[in-house]
Amino acid sequence: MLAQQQFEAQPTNIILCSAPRTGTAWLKSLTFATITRTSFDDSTTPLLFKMPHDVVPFLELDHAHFSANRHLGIPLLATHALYSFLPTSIIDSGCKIIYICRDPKDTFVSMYHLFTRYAKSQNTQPIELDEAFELFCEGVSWYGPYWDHVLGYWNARLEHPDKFIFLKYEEMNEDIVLYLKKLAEFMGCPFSSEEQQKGVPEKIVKMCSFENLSNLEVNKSGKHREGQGNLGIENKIYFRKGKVEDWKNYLTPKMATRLDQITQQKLSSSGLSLN
Ligand code: PAP
Repeated sequence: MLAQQQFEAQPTNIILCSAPRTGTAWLKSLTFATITRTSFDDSTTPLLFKMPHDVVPFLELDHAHFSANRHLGIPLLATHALYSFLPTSIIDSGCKIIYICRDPKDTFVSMYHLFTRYAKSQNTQPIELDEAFELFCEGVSWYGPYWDHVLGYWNARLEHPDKFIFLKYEEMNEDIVLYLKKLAEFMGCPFSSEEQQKGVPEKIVKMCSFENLSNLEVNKSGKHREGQGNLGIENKIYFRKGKVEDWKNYLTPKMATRLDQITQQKLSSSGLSLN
């Protein structure tokens, strides 16, 4: 509500939108490294000493930091909010929107682990997987039912096709260099042929890889939003496995079928598939 009331988007802003646990930190690091590549390289980038959520602030959580972020001339902002909850100035001023989504099964497993780790860090009892799964299927989830989140952006993209890019975590995993080039073009800073010859996109991909980021000291032992009450979290909690289909290690075939059926039902007639 605070962001809805106070946030005045600039037409140049690029908004990274996602439901939780669908690849936001990865998208933040890739877009940040791409946009700042003329100021920094892989030995000087702030990603070496700040976690991805600290280089691209969240609209609804880090509101206080916006002016600092804009001051640096970085147009990126992120949000987990539903499309229908976005501050109207984002739509009215024609900001570009990058949305990332992920197979609901992996999204659920990733979210479950985040909550479990967070509960342990707060010395509270984590919820059981079965119970969390039931709630997720019923749409009781962080930032609302997952399918509503994805469909909100999917449908909005049809109304503003030139302002939207819609990504899937799984597809990015298959050919991340290709998607990074698409992202750079969409953001208005395509890689020149000289940059491509020098392997700049590949260097950014390597810098932002799960293996690299999760092994940086800041992401192993640093803290995010320290001193901000229960928003303070250890950075390592955000990095788990970064794999596709890790759900197979946690969900029974019956659970997987159930979630797939719900997804197919919710997305039927949308033309979108998530599994
Ligand atoms: P958040 O915004 O709610 O913090 P988000 O970044 O959207 O989460 O997604 C976290 C997932 O992305 C985690 O997936 P997992 O639990 O299945 O492992 C996290 O490990 C993964 N992730 C984080 N950084 C990267 C990266 N650089 N490349 C690929 N996946 C990543």
